[in-house]
Amino acid sequence: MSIDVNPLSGSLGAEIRGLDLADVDPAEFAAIQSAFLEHHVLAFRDQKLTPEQQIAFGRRWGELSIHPIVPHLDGHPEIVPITNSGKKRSLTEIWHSDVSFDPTPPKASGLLVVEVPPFGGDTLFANQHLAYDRLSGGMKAMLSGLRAIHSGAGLGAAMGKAETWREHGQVHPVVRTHPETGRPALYVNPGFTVAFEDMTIAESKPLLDLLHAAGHAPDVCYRHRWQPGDLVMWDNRSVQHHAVHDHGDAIRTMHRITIIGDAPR
Ligand SMILES: O=C(O)CCC(=O)C(=O)O
Repeated sequence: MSIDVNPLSGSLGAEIRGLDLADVDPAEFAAIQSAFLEHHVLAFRDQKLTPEQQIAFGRRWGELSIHPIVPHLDGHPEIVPITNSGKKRSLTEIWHSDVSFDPTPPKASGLLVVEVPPFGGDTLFANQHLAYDRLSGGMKAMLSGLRAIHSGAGLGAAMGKAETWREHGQVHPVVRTHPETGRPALYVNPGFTVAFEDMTIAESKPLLDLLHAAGHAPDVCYRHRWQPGDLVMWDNRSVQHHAVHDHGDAIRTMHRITIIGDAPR
């Protein structure tokens, strides 16, 4: 069974039209999985999914996670509603890989449009395989074996749950190997990575800044402009993302599901 997959940029992202995600057969699902590993971000257009159908589609990818800090949709712990709480209170307007402070961060996440603003509110995605590939041999050698500390303390504090910070921290390799494709990817992000292991925050900052610049270079990015009916799935093992809060007070509501992953290696 072939599905229609059209790349959305030269770096990552592809669009899939003509599928109803509430009714995908096993061959179509296998084709979706293979497009996901190739393009890292998939935008499915024209979906009309209920929360139950979004959860059922998510379960085909693996076990769904319940976010450790952010509140969930009433009656549906698997869904995190992302709403416009104002630019100053936006938690997602920063490059990050979802819940990277967890011992087993999510393999994938999926955002379903509930309501898009009349303009703006795009999401940026960045391909961390390409970012790694473009580093020099010397830098790659230096990063090999290096590990970094990821913390959810900032997110906890922003959610008024600062007391939980001790539970939400983890050390991960700076370069992880994708468990399904074997490709190396940079795995540090400004949202949650605070320092390298056995180094101070001040000592870590210059190299972290350099890696973040490499990780978000314009030519490793794709900018998704949301349309009604979009469901976008991304691979947290190879991609970082960043919401763009340029839509003022306009309503922008998404429903996120998150699929449990494995420990980065
Ligand atoms: O709302 C967005 O565009 C991105 C949401 C996000 O960053 C997240 O769910 O982690």
